[in-house]
Amino acid sequence: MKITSLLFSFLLFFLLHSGSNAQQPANRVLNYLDYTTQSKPERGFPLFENGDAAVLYVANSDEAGVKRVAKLLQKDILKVSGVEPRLVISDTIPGAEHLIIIGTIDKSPVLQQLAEKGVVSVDDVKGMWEATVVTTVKTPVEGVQSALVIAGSDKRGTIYGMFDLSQQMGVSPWYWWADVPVKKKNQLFVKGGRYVSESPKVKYRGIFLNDEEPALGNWVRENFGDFNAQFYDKVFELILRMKGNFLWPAMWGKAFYDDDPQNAELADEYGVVISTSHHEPMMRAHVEWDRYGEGSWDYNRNADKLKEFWRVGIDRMGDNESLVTVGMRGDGDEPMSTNRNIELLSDIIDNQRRIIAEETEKPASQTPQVWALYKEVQDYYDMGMRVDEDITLLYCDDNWGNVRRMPGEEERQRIGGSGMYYHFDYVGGPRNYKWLNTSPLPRVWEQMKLSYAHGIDQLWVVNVGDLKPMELPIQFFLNLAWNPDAMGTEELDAYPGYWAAQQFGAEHAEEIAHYLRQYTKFNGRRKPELISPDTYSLTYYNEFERVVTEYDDLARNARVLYNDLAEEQKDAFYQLVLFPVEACANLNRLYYVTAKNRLYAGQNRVLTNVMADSVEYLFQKDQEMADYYHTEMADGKWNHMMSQTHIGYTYWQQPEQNNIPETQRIENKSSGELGVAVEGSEEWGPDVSQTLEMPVFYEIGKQSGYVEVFNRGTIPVAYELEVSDSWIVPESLEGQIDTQKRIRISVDWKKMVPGVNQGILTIQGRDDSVDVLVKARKFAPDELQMIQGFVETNGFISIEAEHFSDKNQVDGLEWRVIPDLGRTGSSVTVSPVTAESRAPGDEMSIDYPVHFTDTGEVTVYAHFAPTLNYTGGEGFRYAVGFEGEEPVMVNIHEDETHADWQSWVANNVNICSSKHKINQSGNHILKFYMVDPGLVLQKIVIDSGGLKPSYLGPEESPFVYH
Ligand code: REL
Repeated sequence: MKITSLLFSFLLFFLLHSGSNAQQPANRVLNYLDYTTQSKPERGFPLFENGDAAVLYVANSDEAGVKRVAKLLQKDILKVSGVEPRLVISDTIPGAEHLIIIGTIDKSPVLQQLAEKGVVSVDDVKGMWEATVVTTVKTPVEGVQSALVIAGSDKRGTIYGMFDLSQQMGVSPWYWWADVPVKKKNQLFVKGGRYVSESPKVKYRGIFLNDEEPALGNWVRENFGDFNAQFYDKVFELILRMKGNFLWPAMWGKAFYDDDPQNAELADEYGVVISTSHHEPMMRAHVEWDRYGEGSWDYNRNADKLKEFWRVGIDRMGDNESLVTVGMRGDGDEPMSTNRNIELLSDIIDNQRRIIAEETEKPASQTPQVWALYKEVQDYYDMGMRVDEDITLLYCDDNWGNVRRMPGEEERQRIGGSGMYYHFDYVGGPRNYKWLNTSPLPRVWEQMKLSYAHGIDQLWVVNVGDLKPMELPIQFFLNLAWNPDAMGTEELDAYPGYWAAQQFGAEHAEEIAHYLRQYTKFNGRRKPELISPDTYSLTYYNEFERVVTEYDDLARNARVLYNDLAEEQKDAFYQLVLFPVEACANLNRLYYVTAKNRLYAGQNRVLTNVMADSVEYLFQKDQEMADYYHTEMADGKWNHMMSQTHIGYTYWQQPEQNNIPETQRIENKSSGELGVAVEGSEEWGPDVSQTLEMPVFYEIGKQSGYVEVFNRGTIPVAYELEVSDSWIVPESLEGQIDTQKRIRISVDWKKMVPGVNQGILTIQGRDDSVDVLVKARKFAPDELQMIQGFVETNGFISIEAEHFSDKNQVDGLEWRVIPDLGRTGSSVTVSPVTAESRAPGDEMSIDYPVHFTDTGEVTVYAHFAPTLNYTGGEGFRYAVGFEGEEPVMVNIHEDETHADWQSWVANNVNICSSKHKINQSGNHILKFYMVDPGLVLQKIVIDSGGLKPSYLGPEESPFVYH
């Protein structure tokens, strides 16, 4: 028999459940081809060696965007090799020993000739959307010894082909946007062969720059003057380097087309598809109505002026590759009215399409359009409103990363298909989240894979706020969008490591991946804007202390690594890793210390004012970190980027400036007075109404607890400890307290009898004494022998969902662990997510062995990710029961209210419960049954009478196996 620690049981179950976690190749995870090598291959093509680089060639007749990006590739090769290759843009192919022929199949005569002669074959990608073929050829034409051909099926296919090479050479998409240094190489070759990148699975993949004041806005104005083409040049390049193709431009007081006419021209040249956000129809920024609109934004009263206004948008768009938003919301991202007037909205869309047809002089169906089912607009759809089937239906999340509705069979047949609008940043209730990255990748993966499995593959667009500091999730989102099928749980798990390696090299990648995973997990379970002194429990399960310690450890270790890194990596590491980790660790500590200050003030602890001082210090430190980011890091390149307020929210909207949490100060007595508190109790002495009581000790599990003795004045107090029974073992028997200290208490099992042992620990001060009741539950040897599973202690059992002992599944269905998805551990879900619902039965269940020391009624709390009722049916159900018991069915969306939703997203969990009866103490199996797919189970907590309030639930219970 073994009693396992949390870590051990984790490892055990990990081995049991994770199967082989074979590492995926980096290029598969980060979505680029893999054909370069640093060692000279037998048959291959030298990109650069011996201070010489192959010549780049683009036909004059090729797309302007291709020529532009060829210049970027030229610079990238210079960055890596130190040699600037010659770039020839001409009608004729230049003579060169080694030539890189770059071309779009139907725009490059050279490519066409080579294809006709059978020197290169492009047939398999020709006419495809954004595909690329890369191949090496010997003497393709006279005067060229060898060539590397990068051929695109269309403009973006060619551009992606070039940026693909850049990534392989070691130029991160973030080389400029996050100062990721480029590692020099003295030679690089292409392995001989033919490499194909097929069309992406999702047609339009992009980002929305939004909520961009004050951070991005001030940074842009300081560096570019305005949101003009110089700024967007950087944005377009970044999007294309990650193989995205779509943008909703910034719109807080900004108008992409109107602010700088070159914005749209440049986008079109690059091949970035422009649209306007969900509530800005017809290619016009909402702010343009303020600038040029006449009358009210009200179609009932002002239709003619609105139509005129929209006509300008379509006319101005011209032939630029665009996705036209149709529909209408009220003025400034509000509902149009309280009722859902379907007739009116249908009329609006009909008229918009008429304008599109007239202005483009072709049927409306030939201009790609999108109708966003955002917030109340989804009601129109649910109430039966339908639009022409060439219009893409843009489904939306709830602004908090939980998808609201999936297309049904009928929608999946539509020509325009469907898209998803997702959020990494939001302004709105229950609270803005705009400061740092709070989106753990596993949830993004799970929700977007779910969307894809339901046929959402026309458009994926994500709100990225100021763009920085969302670097990691942005790239993940775009990589995932390229081919969701290629990103399974293994790739998901491997992603942070490969991403870290791309930015910082392989040496520290796994360590950095750990920081990335952890900080996003911590921020995901409670967004920084929502943390308060009351979020985590100060009293129970040492919760607040554990949260803060975990974060502090992360910050300390990340700082150590920062100090070790090469000088040129520090800026990138600071902005991508260290700043979010340190700033959030600091923020958590700030609220923790505030909570302590308030607790201490009520107890007159001498450290009360010290806590208040700490709050001031940490508040100041928050500003200092932002100052460093703004003025010192990367020589001040990112000034303003971290200026989003984040401390002192009182309602959903942000505070004007950060406000320090309120603290209390006390008049410290010039005496010495003893105070005593114990772990896991709100009570304290000596003014206590009942005896203080520590959590019960169990032979299995945590083997020590503490009492905290504190001074309520400034003169040191001496104290002594006495025990009623020799099995109570304090770490010391006397001492003196200046301020406060924790005294560790353990027990000696050998001196106890089986059953519950009780004793008293007395803390004796000069004038006062405090009694603490100590209980210890010793198992009889035969009882200890038979214990199996998670053991009930202190009236509860807590289990991480991934730690089931057994799974039963039917053909075609699988219980799947999603690594790291959850507030504390990983999650379990059923795959495929599109499976049919089923009646609960043993054949589709997972088992959790548990051990109860007592009998009686218990409540089983199941913690789920806040998945919404995206089918629009009766809600999602699961069932749970102990072996032999009729499963109890629970609907996680039962009687859902707006307040429920607010608490699910704020707490990032939906906790459901069911009641059960334990008639016999001892071992049992808790069975969790599938009913509906789509649920993401994170944790199970069984309350057998002792569960205390906390945010995350207790740490996992001790586990015993034989
Ligand atoms: O996050 C959203 O989708 C909305 O809040 C925004 O689209 C909206 O434009 C808001 O920034 C202001 O109008």
